Amino acid sequence: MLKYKIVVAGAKDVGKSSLITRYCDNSFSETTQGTIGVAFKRKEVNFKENFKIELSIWDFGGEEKYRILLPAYVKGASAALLLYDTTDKSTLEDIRNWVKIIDENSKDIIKIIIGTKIDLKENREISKADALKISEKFKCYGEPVGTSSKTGENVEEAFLNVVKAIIERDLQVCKHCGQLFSKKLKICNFCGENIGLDVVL
Ligand SMILES: Nc1nc2c(ncn2[C@@H]2O[C@H](COP(=O)(O)OP(=O)(O)O)[C@@H](O)[C@H]2O)c(=O)[nH]1
Ligand SMILES: [Mg+2]
Repeated sequence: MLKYKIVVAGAKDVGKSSLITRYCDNSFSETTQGTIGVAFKRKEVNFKENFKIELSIWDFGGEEKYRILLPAYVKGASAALLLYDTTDKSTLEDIRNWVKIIDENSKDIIKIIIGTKIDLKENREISKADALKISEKFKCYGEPVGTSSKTGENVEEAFLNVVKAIIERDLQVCKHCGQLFSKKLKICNFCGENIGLDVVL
């Protein structure tokens, strides 16, 4: 099975741990404990029939004293999820700092912006248009998706976007047997044929 590392970044309390917990364990808590250092969870994703990939999703504590861990945290990651809290304007501005850290430590990482806490509609401070502007400015993949880890709204969709971005970038489809295989390989590792086509999702 192909395995990919995903890192989750964003200001303290934007909802990083909650998003990962909703996606991996399908649960939510109003009272979370601050993440200490770095933690990660795994999730198997089924994509089309009989195609599976494994994501290891890394959660960063975000406190200043853990900054020394950042290069190791970002190293080897295929994608970075940049989270902002839709009820707190300052968290969208903070994304620029995370982009800097990520770009300094990784050359060709896929960056995706995700909004959190969309269930708190009455407290909303950031419009879709504002988030889209930041996403384009920092050359992030696709359009930012708004999520709620409390209700689960759009959580699967947000991660599906991540999976699609990775597949489009790293995999090709075999013209002979239809399986997806790495763009780094010259022949398909399922049937041994050598015609790979770009994946259209
Ligand atoms: N209403 C609501 N609260 C959320 C949501 N996501 C996270 N929270 C709350 O926001 C606080 C911080 O969440 P946490 O995941 O610990 O943030 P982190 O510091 O980025 O890991 C906790 O009290 C969560 O219960 C959400 O989608 N909706
Ligand atoms: Mg946390």
